[in-house]
Amino acid sequence: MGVVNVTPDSFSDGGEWFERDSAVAHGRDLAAQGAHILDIGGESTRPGAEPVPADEELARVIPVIERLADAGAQLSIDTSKMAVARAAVRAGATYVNDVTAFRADPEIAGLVADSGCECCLMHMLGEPRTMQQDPRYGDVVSEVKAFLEERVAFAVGEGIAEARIHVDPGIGFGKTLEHNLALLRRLDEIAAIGRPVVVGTSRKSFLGRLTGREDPHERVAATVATTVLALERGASVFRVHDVAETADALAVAAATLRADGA
Ligand code: PMM
Repeated sequence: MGVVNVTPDSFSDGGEWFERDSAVAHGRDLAAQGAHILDIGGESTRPGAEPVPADEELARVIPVIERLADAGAQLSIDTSKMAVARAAVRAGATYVNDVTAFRADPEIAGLVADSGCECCLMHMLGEPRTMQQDPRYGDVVSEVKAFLEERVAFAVGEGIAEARIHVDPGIGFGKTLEHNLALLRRLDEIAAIGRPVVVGTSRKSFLGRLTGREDPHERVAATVATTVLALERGASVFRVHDVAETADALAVAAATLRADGA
């Protein structure tokens, strides 16, 4: 899953793809590098980010989705707003990535059910504005797992086919460095939910803390390390900015993990 942020303020690529033509060109480039899904977002979820009004978010993402319809990848809308999800699905998105797991706008569940889209339900403690202020858990992995199980049950109750639901532990969303590492180390427990697991570690600040790399662009090798570990522990969708490097690493890791090495 390649990231196309049409935002002026994302932590990892802030503003680089904000201009519409460059967002479209970037999406095409990521598809050519091997992204199966393009995740298009118009609202930053970085720690401390302020919400974006729906009309502004719509103006950012819908033209980009329309123009990526023939990019050769499945299109995902990264939003927590019903108005944006609805317009994105009309424009051609078939995957809804909601970092609130339908808590901000439960109506999105009905839209996913009726349209037959796939969806990603992510764990987040609190909301982006405040989530990194002293997050606490008893056992982070079992709490995230229980949350995701409850959200899958909610989605199924709203009529979404279980086969269309992915789950995501929400790396960096209301988590300390130790929480993120525990979730990656014990990702097999999240995979035991029985739904495909999405992981989004790409260029995130905990990688900067471990490597001393302050510039998110310099965290590619660190990101790749996490994707290989996550694959080995049962993840199947990797939300990344650096698709070519990730695709190579995953191809080698997947062949090595397969019994016949083929
Ligand atoms: N991370 C970000 C945004 N959306 N969606 C999912 N499902 N999982 C994530 O980890 C995730 C996400 C924040 O990263 P960005 O600002 O680089 O897009």
